[in-house]
Amino acid sequence: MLRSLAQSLRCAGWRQLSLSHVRRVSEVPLTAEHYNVTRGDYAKVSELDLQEFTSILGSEGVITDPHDVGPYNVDWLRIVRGQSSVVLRPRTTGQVSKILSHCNQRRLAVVPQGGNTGLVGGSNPVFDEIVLSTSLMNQVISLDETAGILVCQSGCVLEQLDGMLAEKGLMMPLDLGAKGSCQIGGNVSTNAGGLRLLRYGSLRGNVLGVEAVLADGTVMDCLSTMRKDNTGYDLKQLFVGGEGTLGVITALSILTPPKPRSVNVAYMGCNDFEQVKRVYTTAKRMLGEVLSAVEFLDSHCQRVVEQYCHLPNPISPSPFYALVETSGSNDEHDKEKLNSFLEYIMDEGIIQDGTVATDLTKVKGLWEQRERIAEALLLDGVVYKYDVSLPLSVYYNLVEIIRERVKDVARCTVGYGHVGDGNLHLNVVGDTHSTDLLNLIEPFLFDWTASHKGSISAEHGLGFKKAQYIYHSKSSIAVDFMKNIKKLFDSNNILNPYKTLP
Ligand code: FAD
Ligand code: 2HG
Ligand code: ZN
Repeated sequence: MLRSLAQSLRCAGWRQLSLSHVRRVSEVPLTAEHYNVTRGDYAKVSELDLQEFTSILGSEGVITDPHDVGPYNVDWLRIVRGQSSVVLRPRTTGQVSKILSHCNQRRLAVVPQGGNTGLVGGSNPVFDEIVLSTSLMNQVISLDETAGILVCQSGCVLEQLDGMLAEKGLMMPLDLGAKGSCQIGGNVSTNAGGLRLLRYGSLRGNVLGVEAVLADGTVMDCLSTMRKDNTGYDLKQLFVGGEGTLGVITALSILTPPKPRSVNVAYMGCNDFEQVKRVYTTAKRMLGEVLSAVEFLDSHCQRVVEQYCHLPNPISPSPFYALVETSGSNDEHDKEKLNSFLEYIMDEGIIQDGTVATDLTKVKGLWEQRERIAEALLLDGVVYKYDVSLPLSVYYNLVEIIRERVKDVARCTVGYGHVGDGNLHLNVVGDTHSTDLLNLIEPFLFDWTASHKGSISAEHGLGFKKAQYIYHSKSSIAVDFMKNIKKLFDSNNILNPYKTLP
């Protein structure tokens, strides 16, 4: 579960730590100034606008107290800070429609915000855009237990949906470290990947329908609850990964697979990344239909998780760690499969040490080693985050190359991620914000990734921070088509400006 920063700090015994790296909200530089952005030609929120919003939402749906608005302006990483003075909290699709219709007529810019756990600055204003928070849109609309199809509002928190489904023997088809705060609408808008994409696939396949409100207030009802629907273009896909630039997702329908009865996790130590790859290929071959995750971390990640989250290493120290999870319906069968897999990789010398968890508490404990890396790194220093897809043949090379490039300036360079999906999280930690350090990483890292046919954003999206690098992963013809789609959906460019498109 994602903890609040205060809880994280407590978990890290924060009184003994130098807190110089964890910024207070007021210490985060203003995005507009720091990145030298020019404000678009938008109106400013007036008293009359506030009256209109209050008439739509009631006074409890309109937040203007600067103290309360503050957290909506800043991202989880404390890298970007906007200057919005208004947060709107609708409860219904009709209210979202009225708000956007008004904003469009007045040319007021709007940022949709879910759980605000995004890692590319997409959910925060750059200037004074109005924050449209979906936090109160948290109703389950229906659950077809036979087909395993959930329809809900977009502001439902992922972990709460998963908890509700567990009581019915079902689960959400995605899981991520931010599950305690992120919302399903935010997950769909970023097309979040997460820890079990390997098994359940991308949200592009799991989301069956989307209801979205367009910039002019039009409600686009693509809320199908059918698995099969070949009636022309699949418009809902534009909102999956649309990062709030084409419409505000208000409701969606999603497949919910059966909750596995038996879950086992193996956590293993490897001498080099070649061995991690062999763990992965062997797991695919020997665990087949019960394999649900293959993740990895390097020893630098293990060190920070131990230091800041006080999670001791469950096995002997190794340069690399691989986590393999099985999920199935027959405990005995799954354990037997996992045991033969473990015997094989031990005999072959593919792993040097390992431990297995079969009960829920221990399973969760091993997962924490992997899930809490992002939180631990935030406590270690100023984090430069990269989220790339790469062929496994060159996957970890990038970490080694960057580590060498920044060795005189950075505190540490770590690699971890969803190795089973070819998705690498490369984080560089510095003592302070440093242009020298940034210039050693960018644009080199993006060029290198593009030259190996990778993606410069595997799962976090482009948001504000990566938008200008889109051409590294998309042709100019493709970007031109994206711009035309944007114009068609939002001719006044009021929805999430400065994001996704360069
Ligand atoms: P927000 O951060 O609020 O918004 C993200 C984007 O979506 C913004 O552009 C926003 O404008 C838009 N948006 C939000 N709601 C709507 C809506 N209803 N309609 C239209 N646009 C909307 N990501 C992964 O992919 N995989 C991971 O494993 C993963 N792990 C994480 C672990 C941690 C500890 C943290 C902090 C983040 C992690 N993330 C991960 C990133 C983040 O959690 C995901 O991107 C998540 O899907 C964002 O959901 P949110 O509700 O917080 O969205
Ligand atoms: C994860 O997989 C998230 O833990 C966060 O996507 C990755 O912090 C990161 O770089
Ligand atoms: Zn991830």
